[in-house]
Amino acid sequence: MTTFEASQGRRREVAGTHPVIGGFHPDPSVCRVGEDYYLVNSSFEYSPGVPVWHSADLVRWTQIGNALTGAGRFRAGQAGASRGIYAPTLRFRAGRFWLITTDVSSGGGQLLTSATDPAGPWAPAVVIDGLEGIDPDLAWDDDGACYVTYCSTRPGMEGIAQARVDLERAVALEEPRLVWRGTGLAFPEAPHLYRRDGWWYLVIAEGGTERGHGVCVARARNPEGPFQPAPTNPVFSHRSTTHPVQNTGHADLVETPDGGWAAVYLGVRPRGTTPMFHVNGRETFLAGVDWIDGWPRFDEDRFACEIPDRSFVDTFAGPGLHPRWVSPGAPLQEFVTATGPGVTLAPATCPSGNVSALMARVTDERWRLDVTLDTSGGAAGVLLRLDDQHWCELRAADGSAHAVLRIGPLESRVGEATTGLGPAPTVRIASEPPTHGGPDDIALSVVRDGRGVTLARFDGRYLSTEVAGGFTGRTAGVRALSGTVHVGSVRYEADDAYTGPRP
Ligand code: 6LW
Repeated sequence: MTTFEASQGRRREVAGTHPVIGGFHPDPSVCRVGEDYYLVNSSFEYSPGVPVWHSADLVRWTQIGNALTGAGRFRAGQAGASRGIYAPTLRFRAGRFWLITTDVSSGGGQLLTSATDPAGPWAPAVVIDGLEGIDPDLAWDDDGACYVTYCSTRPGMEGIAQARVDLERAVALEEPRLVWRGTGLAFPEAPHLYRRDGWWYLVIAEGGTERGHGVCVARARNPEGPFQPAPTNPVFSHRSTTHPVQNTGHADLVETPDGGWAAVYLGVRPRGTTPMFHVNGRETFLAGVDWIDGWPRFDEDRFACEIPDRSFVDTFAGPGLHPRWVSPGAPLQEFVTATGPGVTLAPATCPSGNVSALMARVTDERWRLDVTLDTSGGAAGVLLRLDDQHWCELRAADGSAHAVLRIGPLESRVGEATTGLGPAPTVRIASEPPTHGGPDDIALSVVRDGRGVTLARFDGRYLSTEVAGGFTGRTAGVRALSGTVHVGSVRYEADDAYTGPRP
């Protein structure tokens, strides 16, 4: 679609400096079925949970659904910021996709679901008890025994642990055993176990998910170990480099149909002055993998790709909502009515206290979001959220609008437009070039005669992970503050794919 007026021709980049799935899509897990690849991400407090993606080439991905839709033991709207659903693993076996993850807000245990079609429906989620920790992996040995290998948080058993499980009954078949403590870096986590060439490779993340993040590997002849670490550990990291993509780690490997290998991993794109700020959370990147002397080596230049144009216009023509839409609070079905065209929103609350809003992950470094509203039945808020303590909102009602900014405990009214908006305004939030050394400026505007009139502008660092902490990135969207609000359309224009001056 058309992007900003001032944008120019497309540019080419490689996957190593640009995500293959932009925006808050961390902890990628990938599997291949024939010529098709499927990938999932963690989703924290947002529901529906665990976005599911399809690709034919590992480079271009389309979201086909969300795996945790609220059935069974997954309860949406319960989790505070950066709690809820942590790293998942997706695997395919005997005609069925298996997905295992952790809901850290529901008292431990590993959450399991399955589907024959990864677009859904997914079975109601069940819990495997007795495996206290996060980041569960699934692997099967030649006899069909299924191993869950995970990051144990059990006191006295911290490290990478493992137990055989019965997936059909969702039970552990033995007490978990510690299989590796990692190489000695912080937080050995995110294990994945693979069979290759007579070895079992245990790939993990270490160093923490910040600038020290990396990928380490060990191998054994038996899936239960004993595991011997690679002499080249960490086999992949951008720590202490000036690479534009930082925090790289948490990899999952996949074999391609030609016998080659690739890895998806998470990384961030920090911008601005020191310590630099990343705002879109941890994103999904892609590298080739070579096996050198029996150990994996990452090749970030393997997959040259054109940066995708992630712009969209959603007029909610239905049927159903696009899978991009999520809520950090009450589940969407509790406050969104698809009236088609457009949607009607009502206010909603939930146990976590998080805002209930129709939100989409922001996927690009420079972008703008226009929301066309009908506020004749209530008051609307168009918001950009990092978490419940770091957000901004443009509130529109009765023909006027004002902007609110929340940074930690400080909440302030930062701009007004008092007249002439009418009952059907278009309001805009945009990421613009930084004026204070931050990653960007955020501008909140109302659109009059097709032009944005800015009510408030502030340094985007206040909606960054370096300021807010946590595991998530920015999401943008709309909610009803009172009464009912009709949303005619949401237009997201992304500029990452283009070169040239930006407006
Ligand atoms: C995840 C852990 C991690 O469970 O961050 O980067 C945690 N790695 O493996 C939350 O995504």
